[in-house]
Amino acid sequence: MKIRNARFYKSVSALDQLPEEPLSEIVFVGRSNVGKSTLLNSLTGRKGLAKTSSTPGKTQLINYFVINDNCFFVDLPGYGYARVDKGRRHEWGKLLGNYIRTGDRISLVILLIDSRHPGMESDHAMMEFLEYCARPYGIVLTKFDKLRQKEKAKVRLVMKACSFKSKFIVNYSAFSGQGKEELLEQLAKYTG
Ligand SMILES: Nc1nc2c(ncn2[C@@H]2O[C@H](COP(=O)(O)OP(=O)(O)O)[C@@H](O)[C@H]2O)c(=O)[nH]1
Ligand SMILES: [Mg+2]
Repeated sequence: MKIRNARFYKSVSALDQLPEEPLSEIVFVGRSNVGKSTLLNSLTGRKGLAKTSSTPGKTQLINYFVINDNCFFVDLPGYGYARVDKGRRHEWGKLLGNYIRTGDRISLVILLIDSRHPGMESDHAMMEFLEYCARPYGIVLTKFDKLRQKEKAKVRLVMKACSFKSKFIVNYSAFSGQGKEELLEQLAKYTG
């Protein structure tokens, strides 16, 4: 897809404030600091669209962006800031979990995973949760520019072995632009 325009729509902090516009949604989710805001800015080509920071944020907000006047990109709260232990692995914070479970306009979930840490427990729990909720999802491996050559091959193998239901895996670097066209091509299949 080609992103012709992107604008911030609104932030909500509860499920009863969701937008009424019946637009389909591509939802972005991942650990705090994984590079979600940076990815949104890079994909849309709008540097200041989503706020980025080097310290993990604690605000639990859902941010909506209108893309090409016909779909939403949805920025969900980051998880994994506090350790998720096995017994409570599906407790993402109410807002995040409930949103993914009940969002009936979600056409695709993009799960962002830091390419340097492909084995994180909380990310694997999220994949299980997405499969449990029957949400189609694709994986974006962020900060790919930080990997050495050897690590690049290895991370693909690790991900392929454990994410058999993901629709795609894209290596992404917001800094070099690697993966941008590939991801946009994938997203085109899920926008109206
Ligand atoms: N090297 C590199 N750093 C990145 C990339 N994407 C994000 N970062 C850095 O990771 C940190 C967290 O990014 P941010 O987008 O705020 O993460 P968020 O919490 O998931 O929204 C920032 O310091 C970014 O500059 C990338 O592709 N490459
Ligand atoms: Mg962010």
